[in-house]
Amino acid sequence: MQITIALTKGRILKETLPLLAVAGIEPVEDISASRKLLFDTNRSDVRLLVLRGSDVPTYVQFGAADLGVAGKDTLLEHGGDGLYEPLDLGIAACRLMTAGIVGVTPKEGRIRVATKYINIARRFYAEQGRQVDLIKLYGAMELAPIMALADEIVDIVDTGNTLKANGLEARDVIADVSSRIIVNKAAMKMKHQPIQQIVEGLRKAVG
Ligand code: PRT
Ligand code: MG
Repeated sequence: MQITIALTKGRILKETLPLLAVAGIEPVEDISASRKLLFDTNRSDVRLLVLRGSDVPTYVQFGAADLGVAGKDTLLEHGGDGLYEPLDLGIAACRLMTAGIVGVTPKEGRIRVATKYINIARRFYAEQGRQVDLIKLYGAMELAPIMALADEIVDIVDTGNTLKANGLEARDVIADVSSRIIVNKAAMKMKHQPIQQIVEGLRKAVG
């Protein structure tokens, strides 16, 4: 039975490969040095897929990949339909936060919020009972308040250096984020043994 695992280039890949190696799965070539998107491993029944982060839950939801590694931020934004989330790998840790210009008190009433996390932002501000107009961006969220595109942003914060460098301050924590193993619900039944074996191998690797 063929098992396909979806990963993303960047920090998740860097932190996941050592865990996969401990679990006995190693790509046969250097993923970060290649332009390929599909990789064989030392195990003939396991292959790795390298996707855009926000596409990992979608591939796993529809069974195009059996397993995936995705940040909790992308899972919250996706909604988690068709997915199990059996394991927190504890890697690529950060927080989802609101942020705005240093020293500027958020104004009363309707505000504009720029983010790539539209669904998360909609839920968060609704729970707070705050009226917002959401503006979808694909990157460089930090620019939006400075350029008066938005009053606040919703973005990932790790050290806080990016906010600081752009004259912004973190305000509310929306969620603590780390990368999770996700599994397609149908695959979990149909390919239970090999999937369970990989998940348990990773659980031991995480320690
Ligand atoms: O394509 P896209 O950029 O959307 O994602 P990607 O596939 O390039 O993945 P990558 O590697 O950028 O990030 C993947 C995942 O890593 C995210 O979904 C988070 O779950 C997690 N993660 C952990 C982070 C960070 N830390 C992080 N610091 N993702 C992004 N950042 C960025 C953030 O967007 C901001 O610009 O780093 C900046 C903030 O860092 P500090 O240290 O300056 O606060
Ligand atoms: Mg990125």
